[in-house]
Amino acid sequence: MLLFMAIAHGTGIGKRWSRSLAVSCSLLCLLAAGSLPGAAMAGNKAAAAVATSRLRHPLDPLSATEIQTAFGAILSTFQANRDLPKQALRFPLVALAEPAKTFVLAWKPGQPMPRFAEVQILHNPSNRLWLAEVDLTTRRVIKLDLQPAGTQPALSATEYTDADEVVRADPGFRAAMRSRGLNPDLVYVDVWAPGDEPLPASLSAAIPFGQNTRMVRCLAFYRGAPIKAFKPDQPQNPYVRPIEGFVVTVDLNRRKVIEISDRFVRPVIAITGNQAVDVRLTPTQPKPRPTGDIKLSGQLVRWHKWQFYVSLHPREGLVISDVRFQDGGKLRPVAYRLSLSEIYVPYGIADPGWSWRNAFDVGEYNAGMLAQTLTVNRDVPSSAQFLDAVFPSDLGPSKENPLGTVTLPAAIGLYERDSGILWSRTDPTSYDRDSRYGRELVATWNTWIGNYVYSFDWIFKLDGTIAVRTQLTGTTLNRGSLEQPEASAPKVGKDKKGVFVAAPYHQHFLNFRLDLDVDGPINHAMEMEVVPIHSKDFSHAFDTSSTHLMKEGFRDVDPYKARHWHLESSTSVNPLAKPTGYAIEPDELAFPYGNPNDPALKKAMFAQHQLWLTRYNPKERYAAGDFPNQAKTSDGLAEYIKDGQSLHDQDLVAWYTIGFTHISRPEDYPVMPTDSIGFRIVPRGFFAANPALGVADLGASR
Ligand SMILES: [Cu+2]
Repeated sequence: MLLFMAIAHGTGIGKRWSRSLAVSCSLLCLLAAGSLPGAAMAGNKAAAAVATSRLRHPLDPLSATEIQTAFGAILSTFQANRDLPKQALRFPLVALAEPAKTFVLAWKPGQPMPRFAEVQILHNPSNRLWLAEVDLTTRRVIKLDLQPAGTQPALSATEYTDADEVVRADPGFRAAMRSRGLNPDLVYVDVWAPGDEPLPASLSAAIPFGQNTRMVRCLAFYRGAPIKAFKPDQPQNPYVRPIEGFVVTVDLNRRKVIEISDRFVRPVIAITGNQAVDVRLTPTQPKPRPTGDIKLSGQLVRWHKWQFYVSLHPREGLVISDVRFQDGGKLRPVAYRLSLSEIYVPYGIADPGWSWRNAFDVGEYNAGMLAQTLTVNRDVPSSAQFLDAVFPSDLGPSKENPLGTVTLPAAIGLYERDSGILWSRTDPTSYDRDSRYGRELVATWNTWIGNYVYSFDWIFKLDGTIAVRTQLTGTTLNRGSLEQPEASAPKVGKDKKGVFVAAPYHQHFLNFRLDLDVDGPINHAMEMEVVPIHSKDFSHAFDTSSTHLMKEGFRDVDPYKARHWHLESSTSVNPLAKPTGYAIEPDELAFPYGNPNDPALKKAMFAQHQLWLTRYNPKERYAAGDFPNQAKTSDGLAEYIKDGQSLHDQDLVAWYTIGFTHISRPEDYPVMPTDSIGFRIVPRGFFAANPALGVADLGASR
């Protein structure tokens, strides 16, 4: 579900707005704007040099210099091989090829660490994709694999520009806009991955790559005036003014419009999406919070008894690695790698112009690449600390950008916040209270995926719990609407002329890959649920039952049985002689309403079951597989569990799906108040007692 190019069209705009863009923008704008203001943005040598010297851990993300080295090796390999293309290469993804887990866990600071990069190389004119691996020490390409025909990586920055330019120049598009009484130059073109809708057979037969053609489908929204016509603090939100009944399909291989679907006309609502300020919050004085509590060195974060590494991955976004908790003299492992793995957003309206709109935001758009610069008092409090991210330009190195990288400032935020009562008790005799007020550490990032903005918080608590919260906001995907009611598309707005807009029902499913390593990698999985044990004398009684989950597979929540799952250590026990463990505790959930045989839902099997368990396999990273974009078959978790490997005393990975069924309401329009969903990873028998018992009493001094 992608946006975009209103900003880009006539890229000159980028330059004029660069100051404000740089401050509150995402990587995509920086790439699209082409001109990267300020030394920190463009991969200049000095910044890169500093980055390298701070390399501290084998899981540190690639530095600007390493990305440049990877590009160099790839380009010279392609130059040297006459069967490989020389021009029009795109690089949808360049990322750290993570070293083996055993190496990382054994590695000690100061020891050598080999560095490798994984690179995707797309050649649109020939519709070919290669996966490569580069040894950054020898600067050599050690793997270059051409992918099966039709394998499509996520869309990349300049493909949105391409599609926007192609659509804008298309006479059919311009005529259709004029026939609606709209100025085509004031239309915002929203670029989407095409979903599963096959091309009409006749069309497919007439184009070079048929159904394997790399495509995008474009929607139209009305800005109604040039961007500069709006006051910067009162911009036109294009998404609130859908131009309904109109979809353009673009062949990205030949940069050509191949289909215009212009099925019906509906009036376009006329609102900007703004309102004068009528609530003024008294700015909070930046809390003199001792930032000392958060110790940040390189990518290593230490906060009280917690320690972990953070990095922003171009696809997954924030990755939390090597999570440990200081317990007595031991730094005990809790998890090896935690990250978002896929997002699936199906729309529920029975309309051929919408049935293909079911986004896989991680695999079709590289959600990490769409990360945004975090801003104080907008995304995070004033006490936040930040980490920048360095990403590849999908064009690779160029005259304007010799390193071929872009730095996104303040991409990761780290801050503490009050978390309410941590624990409390009152003496029944003296009524003395013994309480502790809590604080928690939030590691956050957010991604702007077209009309939606997702913010992800990994929250580390003093009681050993990790809470994972996803905030959903942005603009619902709106539909031009007439007076009469329409199934699955409730009206959410009306303008002064009585023109309506609707927001079709949809769902959000988010899957997280949780490589928990409870006291080490060798674990087993238990399903715990409550069972009533009623008897004549004890009609109130209930107990729990635990089932050993022996094989790879999936499990569903069952709130009636308080079902949840434990990942337990197979090598260490607590003082009660029980395996030490962590539990996955469900919170908000959703269940897919699409038919299980719906092609998109079959690709998003992860949405059909909440918990999936697999044996650790570094290649298994994405819940819907490596390449869900235009994929014709289901991949990912459904495939990973097929061989039903044993989970007994093995290195396990849990995959957990949360969801939100969005029954849109007028309050969601013109921009959505943030909704939040999540789950918790809770110590269960990991500690001998309440690990927060030793937290000092902040209230004592009062
Ligand atoms: Cu929604």
